[in-house]
Amino acid sequence: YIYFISSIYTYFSQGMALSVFIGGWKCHQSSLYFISSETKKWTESRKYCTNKGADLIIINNKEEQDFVKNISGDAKVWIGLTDQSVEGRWKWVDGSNVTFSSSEHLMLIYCALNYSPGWADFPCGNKYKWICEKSIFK
Ligand SMILES: [Ca+2]
Repeated sequence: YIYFISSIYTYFSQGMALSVFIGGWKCHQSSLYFISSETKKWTESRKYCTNKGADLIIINNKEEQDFVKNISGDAKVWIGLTDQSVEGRWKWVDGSNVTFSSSEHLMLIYCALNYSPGWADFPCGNKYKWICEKSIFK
């Protein structure tokens, strides 16, 4: 544990890397991220995250979007965006509204009630990898 802290401190103090992996979680800016290696349905993915005190990732800005593309590569990943409560009305899992256009989410997938080809939403029952996010301040 002490080794972890000291190696993180070294990274930050040298200004060499803004992010490091800690036990499968990647620290980046003010959040910790976990990208799964297995695949689950959207609801199960979310449950995995909430069990760890996190939630599915909420993409707040372009920088975070680029970071996510970077760590997910070509894999389809579930994010914390869904229209499950009101179909067609997209909400992040914290209840906030979406400020991104769909085209900016091309690599990422949403949980949608109805699958409509051409739009980047996928049936919630399909199994994909997922990304959890947890604030380091919580
Ligand atoms: Ca975020």
